[in-house]
Amino acid sequence: MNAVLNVLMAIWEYFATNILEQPAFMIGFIVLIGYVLEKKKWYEVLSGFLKATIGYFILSAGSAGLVNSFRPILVGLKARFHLAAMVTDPYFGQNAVTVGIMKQFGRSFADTMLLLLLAYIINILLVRFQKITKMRAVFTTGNVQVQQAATAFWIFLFCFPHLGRLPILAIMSVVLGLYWAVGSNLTVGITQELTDGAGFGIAHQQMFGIFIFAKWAEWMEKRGKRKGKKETKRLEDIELPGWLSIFNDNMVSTAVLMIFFFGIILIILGTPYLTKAGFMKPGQSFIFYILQTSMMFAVYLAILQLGVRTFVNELTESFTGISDRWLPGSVPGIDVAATLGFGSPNAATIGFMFGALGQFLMIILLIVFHSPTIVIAGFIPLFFDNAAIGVFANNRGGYKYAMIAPFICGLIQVSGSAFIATWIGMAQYGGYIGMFDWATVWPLATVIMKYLGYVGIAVVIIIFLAIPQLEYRSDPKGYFLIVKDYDAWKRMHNKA
Ligand code: ASC
Repeated sequence: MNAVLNVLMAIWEYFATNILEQPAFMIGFIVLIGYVLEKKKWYEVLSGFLKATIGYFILSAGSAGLVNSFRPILVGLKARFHLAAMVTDPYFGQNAVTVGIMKQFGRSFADTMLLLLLAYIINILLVRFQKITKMRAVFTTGNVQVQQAATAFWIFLFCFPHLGRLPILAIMSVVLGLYWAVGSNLTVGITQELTDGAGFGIAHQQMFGIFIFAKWAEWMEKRGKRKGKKETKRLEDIELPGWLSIFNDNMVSTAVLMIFFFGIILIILGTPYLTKAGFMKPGQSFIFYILQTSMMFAVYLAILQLGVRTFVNELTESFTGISDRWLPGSVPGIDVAATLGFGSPNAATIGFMFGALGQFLMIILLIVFHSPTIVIAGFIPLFFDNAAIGVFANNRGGYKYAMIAPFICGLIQVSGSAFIATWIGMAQYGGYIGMFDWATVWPLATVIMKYLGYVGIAVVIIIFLAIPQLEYRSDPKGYFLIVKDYDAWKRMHNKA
């Protein structure tokens, strides 16, 4: 019996490490299976698999390029000014858990694979029984799930320090599995509208944030119109006149904005530091270094968007194969970066800039008010949360909200992260995940569980279960139609 279990676990670990934690292959195999189920010819199946996998790898190359070039620059502020500060970044957060959890709780977390397995089963069952649960999306971004599992493990140990290995694993699988299914489901409708029915939802770390800000922007805009205000244009509908017209081009506007943004940061860091830390070669011109660094931002953004264009069509076409047979009325949840290939490309850049303003303002406030934890703005929450919120807020409310929403998000990301990481004792290990949901939804869940104990777990589960029900009630006829037949949904809501 044990031997059989061990073999099964080994197979699962192979699958999880090589496919689940490599979303490119995960998406590739989803496309492959979808096309097989649709009885496509073998060479069409092969070509679909390759295009989807390569496209997703291109997307990852773009996002890794952004992260690897710009994270060190922001983290440089910490080294340059010798700050004892916590960096908000999912990888720094994961590292803080690995290093700190032994010292803090005398435990280590080796059950990641098992947790992923259980959480997937829960996620798929919740979607399979969607008549009851009203959940429509399956998480496919295993790399992000691993980071979240690490942070959640810390949170659960903080709330229930005496629970043993298996009870913790059981609770985490249920609560995390619900967070994934419910969060991703929240993004389904607005992502369908943003992408004109591309057939995916978001499986990442700011799903509640995107939903809240998208709905808020829409609501504000509608309220303004009722009061007789002029319509707020979307960024893509604005034609700037005269010399400003250069900003109509996404690459130009990105480069210009980044020259200001990174120019200021690089000047603050200064050439002596940049040379010593290996960013600049000795003798390199500072001006050209700033120019190149800023332009690389536009380069990676363009790569990222090319990746999205490469795989999205394959995914849209093939997933009907899976949803027709196995998971009716469902979509895959994928990396938030995929949404940056839709709507206004400038909205991503604008969202990033205004998110940064919000984050920097809150960091100054933390310093002024002598917060026990000072935050260094990590690049991943700064960019991916705020760029996506910018894109959605612009899509649903217009350009004003592409500025205001990320600004507010930035304030919340820093204050929420500083609060939770200080409280649960993670801050001293130098990092916290920092993404919007982990600065809002999870701190709230932590408060509920810490003060209500086991009752708190039930409360959190009930709240998660209730969310898709409420969503369903707001549009019972369109709720499943929007994934099954987007064009029919549009006709029904007169949006065709
Ligand atoms: C994350 C994380 C990444 C990025 C990437 C964005 O949260 O861990 O590597 O965002 O998924 O494309």
